[in-house]
Amino acid sequence: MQNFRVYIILFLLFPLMIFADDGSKLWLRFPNVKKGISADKIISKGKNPTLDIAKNELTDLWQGQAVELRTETALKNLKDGYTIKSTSDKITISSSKEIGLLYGVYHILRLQETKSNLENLNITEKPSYDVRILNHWDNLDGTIERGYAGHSLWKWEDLPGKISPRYKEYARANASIGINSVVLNNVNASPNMLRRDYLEKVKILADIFRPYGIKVYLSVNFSSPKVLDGLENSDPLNKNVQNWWKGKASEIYKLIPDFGGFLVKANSEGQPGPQDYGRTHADGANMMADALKPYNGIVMWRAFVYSPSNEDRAKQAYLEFVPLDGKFRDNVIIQIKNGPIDFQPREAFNPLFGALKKTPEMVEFQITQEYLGFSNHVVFLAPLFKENLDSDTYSYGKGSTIAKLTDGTLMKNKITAISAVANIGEDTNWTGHHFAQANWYAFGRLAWNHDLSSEQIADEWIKMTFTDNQDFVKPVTEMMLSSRETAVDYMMPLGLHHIFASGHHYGPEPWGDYKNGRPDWSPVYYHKADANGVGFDRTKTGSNAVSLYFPPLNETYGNIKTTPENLILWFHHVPWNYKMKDGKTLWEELSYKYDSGVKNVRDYQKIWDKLKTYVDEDRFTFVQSKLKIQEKDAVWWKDACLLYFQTFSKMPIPNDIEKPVHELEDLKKIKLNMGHHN
Ligand code: BDP
Repeated sequence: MQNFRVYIILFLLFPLMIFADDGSKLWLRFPNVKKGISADKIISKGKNPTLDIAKNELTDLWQGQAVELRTETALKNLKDGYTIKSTSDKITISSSKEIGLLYGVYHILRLQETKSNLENLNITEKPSYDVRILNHWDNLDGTIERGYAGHSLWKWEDLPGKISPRYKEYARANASIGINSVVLNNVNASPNMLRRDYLEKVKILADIFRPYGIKVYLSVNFSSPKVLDGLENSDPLNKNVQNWWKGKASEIYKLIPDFGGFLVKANSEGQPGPQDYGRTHADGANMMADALKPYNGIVMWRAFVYSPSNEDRAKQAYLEFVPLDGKFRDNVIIQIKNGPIDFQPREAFNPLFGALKKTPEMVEFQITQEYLGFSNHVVFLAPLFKENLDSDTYSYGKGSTIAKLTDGTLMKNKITAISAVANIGEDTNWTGHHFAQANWYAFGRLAWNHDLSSEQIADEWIKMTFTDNQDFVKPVTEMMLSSRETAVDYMMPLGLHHIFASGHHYGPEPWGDYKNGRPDWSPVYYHKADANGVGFDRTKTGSNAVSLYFPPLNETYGNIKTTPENLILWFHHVPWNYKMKDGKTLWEELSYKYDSGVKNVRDYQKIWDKLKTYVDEDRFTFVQSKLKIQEKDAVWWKDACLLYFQTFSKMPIPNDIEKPVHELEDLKKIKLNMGHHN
């Protein structure tokens, strides 16, 4: 009888139980879908692998009325875009390209999964950028530079013979958010990437990705001609070298007719480049551009250069590239990190944006959380991406945002592109943290439409990845939207930057002062704390990096009173007792910021704990334990930074904030074994 009762209870509860979810399906879960519409409810002409995928997605997943997929040449100006129109019995998706139809199918599936209104649809979509590209920093040995989700997805050893099912899943996930290009390998590129046997492996990946509208690109090592084929040098003005690249391009395009092009890190952090031969970045980029031109390939040449000089690192990309403006071929685009230092929790935007008037520019973001707690911290990056894209550079007067400079609105670029360093690895959940999937998603969505708000992106992602129950969606949206600012607060508030432990960049090391390395690899170089105050003087009295910004920003940032407080220590050396806008001293403000970062993470823990009933057990406990790590790390950051800066300020930590629980000397002894070069 007892047992029987238990069975009855279990039977009644059964529909409410949520099954384990390992995160492998990303935002493409479709938990309530068993089968889609029947094939005879799909109207379409012609046969094509991309169209086949679109139809299969509908027969597998679409729960609504009949769907017509129409290719319409008249819609060419929408590029990869599409229109969606609905009547009560039919939805019509039209595009000039098959890939546009597939994107349209993912659009209606998203509407279905987010329970959006499907009546009277009249939608027109056109992507903000032509090239929406993920940069993988994957090495040929399977490791990933700055990767926190396990080893590389690409099984070079197994290719071309053995094919992982995840290649297709990866391509599908990207297509579902509009990503259409990928760089397969690390910018610190091995010359071997261009070896024949590797190119044959690359071809297989390109073949798998093609029906999903994805083009393959490669990072190339500038010394490849010399290293791979024993040429006397790799000088871009040497005819033999130029011919080598032409031959290589022709070899690649025979295997991969729609190959995208090259990404190049040259003369940066020890990588070879044209300057090794007294040539310029333009000489190097143009040589490759000429080789790729006959096949419509492009060169994405990175501006992430800083030499071991006394010049402020924040000025170096600008100083290097501005004199070269106008000297690049039209199939070269300069890829610029959002900030002038290196993917910090918050940076001022890179002043190179808008400074090149004759050369197309593209943004490089970092999705992988090198400087944001790896795959341990919840940090939703849409607000960071938006903050950068919406920054007004004033280069063509008011309203010259980075978005408009790079998307072809202000400069009639032949190619428009946007990129980000991927956070994807072979972990079952792809990104090492369920919430890190949201950053992959957010990049794709913004690359498609940079006008989307962070709220909307979070809302869609949560509904598709977890549940559309408002009791879950609301608090989780709030957590996600505030999470980037929270991380800034517990790590580097008020414009502090690069005070990470050297090498791995995980924890705090504001005391780091590596006398035998380059000065700009030491945290003390960036915060410059002393008895008077803290912060990097980039005004006229200091490095004068402010002068690189267009008016009125040079004045705004040059004046401590008009500099936004969230960047005050980026641009100024500020006295400890400086009065902030809220009346607190700088020291107090800093203390409260660190404290509020910690408090917010604790709030996230409380929020998450209350949501147990809406999430499967696996993901619930996974996120719960990651939040514990994040909380411990936040306290570690706060204690390390406040105790260390206090040795200069000599001021008390305000009474109403939690006292440090660590000793500074103990924190200084922490050496994580995570190894990395800088
Ligand atoms: C930094 C990373 C380093 C990269 C470099 C780059 O620490 O591993 O190689 O950027 O972007 O963020 O080239």
